[in-house]
Amino acid sequence: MEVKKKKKKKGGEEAPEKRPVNYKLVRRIMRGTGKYFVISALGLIFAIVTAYLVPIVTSFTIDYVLLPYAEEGYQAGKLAMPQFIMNWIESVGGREFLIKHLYVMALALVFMTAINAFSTYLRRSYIAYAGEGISKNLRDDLYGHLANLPFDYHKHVSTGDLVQRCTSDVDTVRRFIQNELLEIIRTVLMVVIAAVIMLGIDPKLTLWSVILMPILALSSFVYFKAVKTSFGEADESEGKLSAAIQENLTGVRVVRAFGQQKRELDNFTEKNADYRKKNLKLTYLMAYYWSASDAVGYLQILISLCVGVYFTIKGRISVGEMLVFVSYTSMLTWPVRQLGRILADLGKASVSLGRIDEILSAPLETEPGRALTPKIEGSVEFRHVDFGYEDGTDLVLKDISFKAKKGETVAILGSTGSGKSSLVQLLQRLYTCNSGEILIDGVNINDIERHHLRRSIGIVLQEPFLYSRTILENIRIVDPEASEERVFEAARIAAIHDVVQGFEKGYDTVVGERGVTLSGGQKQRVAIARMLMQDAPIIILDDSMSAVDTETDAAIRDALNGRRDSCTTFIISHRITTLCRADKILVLEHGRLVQQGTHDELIRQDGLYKRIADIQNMLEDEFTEEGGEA
Ligand code: DGT
Ligand code: MG
Repeated sequence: MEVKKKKKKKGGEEAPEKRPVNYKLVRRIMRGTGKYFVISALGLIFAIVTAYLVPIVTSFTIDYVLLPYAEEGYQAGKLAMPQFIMNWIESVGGREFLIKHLYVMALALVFMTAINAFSTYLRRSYIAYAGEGISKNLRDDLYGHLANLPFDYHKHVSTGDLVQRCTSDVDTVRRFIQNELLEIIRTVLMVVIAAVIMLGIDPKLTLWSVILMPILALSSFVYFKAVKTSFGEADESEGKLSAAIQENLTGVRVVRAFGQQKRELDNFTEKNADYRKKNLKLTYLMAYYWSASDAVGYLQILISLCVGVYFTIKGRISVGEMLVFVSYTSMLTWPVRQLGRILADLGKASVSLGRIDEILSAPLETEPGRALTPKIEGSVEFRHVDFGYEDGTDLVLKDISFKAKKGETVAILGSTGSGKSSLVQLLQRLYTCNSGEILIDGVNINDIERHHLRRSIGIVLQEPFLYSRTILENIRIVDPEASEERVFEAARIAAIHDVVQGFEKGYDTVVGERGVTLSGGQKQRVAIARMLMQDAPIIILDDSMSAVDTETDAAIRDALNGRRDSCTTFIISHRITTLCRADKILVLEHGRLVQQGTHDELIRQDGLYKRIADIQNMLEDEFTEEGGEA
């Protein structure tokens, strides 16, 4: 218990942006995308090389072919073509040939530009494959993980936030991979290649051409830091906003019914304004950065141009070389300035990845015991079971002990909050008890593999949830291959078959979101039919007929008894007519089992059972008397 609490505290304290990048996770989500990265990287390298060759070819054309320097023994720049190309040019007729056939140079430029375009296409399309692959992996992992997290986890997180993490955070990571990841490598490669070529031509001019670059780079870093926290804040704000929207839409009836529109709207407006503020802050930061760095970037090109022209006039460098310098400077300012955006997106992506990691590293439901899969017959025993929800201090169930034989019906009675639902949920191991043991057929349920256990226990929850699908699909959700006859049979037992047949579309009627188009009682009965399809040896009906009239309730119970005398049934109910027919009745009060026995035994004791029985009998008598008079 201690350890669990500690862990929880740690998890709660960790701000998402402080979470270090989990490289194991990165490697895992990259599975199957390696080849795309390789092809894309090759495209990147070819694109850079060809882009840098274009100014060199142009400058060669100017220096060697167009201008007269070459005639007076002028070394056509130190950048001249590689020797084998020079040899080839000499062999076909040297400069004279090129002057006559200038289109050769034009063709060379076209050829390089074509290679550049094709490489860029490879780079972009394959990195897109990689990004889509990774985001699919992420979504698969997230969904798989969420489906297997402990029941308790879902009670403590907001659905809106989870949805945001599974959609927009995944998208942020994808966008970073597709748009920015290779840009980092591109920037480094471009700077290195440019530095080598420029230094080879004129170190002094190189210095002038990069003199403002450190400012550009530095401001990127500053911007990155500022923007990282802002992105974190904006994301958090977005999470709150979507949570508010979701809650409002889900609870739209309550909001309307209680006239809470204004309050909810105010609440929403506040969150919306906060989101706007956070986003505006980001936009301002971005506007400042880009405009300032634009100015510095153009200033850098201007410096390079002025000094280059000066050096050319002085005869230090050729016209072609000056052209190379100016081209490279303007080619370089872009990626260096982009550093800011890349780093900002890196920040955003790492925040997103951290938020995803937070879900993925939440511990999965454990299998504490031996994970046995015995054939379950249906006898159940509770031995001195104590249970409290993790975050609550008080025990919800205290020292519960009882036995139920295979095929028996156990009814549970107790005032609201007395622990009835908690008791039956323990049986499914949705939670584990603090102390004591729960045995099914003499085996501790902790030793039974959880899927096996849950498949063997059919439960109709107090608030049944139906999928937004057809009634047919809803009923056979556990066994989509089940024949219609089996579905009809289950529906007949649940006394819903005739009702469904009466619908215009019968079993193909689509249940609205959360079953809006069905009445409460109809929903409960569809849920009962669905549970019956499971053919489980143990079934639990948690107040599942509260919205069903007494007559139908009795009919359902009769049908249940007729069909399956071999299955152990737990029924939580407040109706004496239901309770009195049970083999055993458990009476809970404040988490304690205060009475247990049959109807005949309990009716003779003073206690909650007798009190409730008396009240209900009295009401019934009054009702029949009134009915008789009418
Ligand atoms: P009902 O359905 O209104 O007739 O009441 P019961 O008897 O089904 O009560 P139950 O078992 O849902 O709740 C027993 C106590 O446990 C009650 O004080 C509320 C509390 N409780 C229920 N669910 C949770 C939970 O998920 N977390 C925490 N901390 N407490 C819970
Ligand atoms: Mg309950």
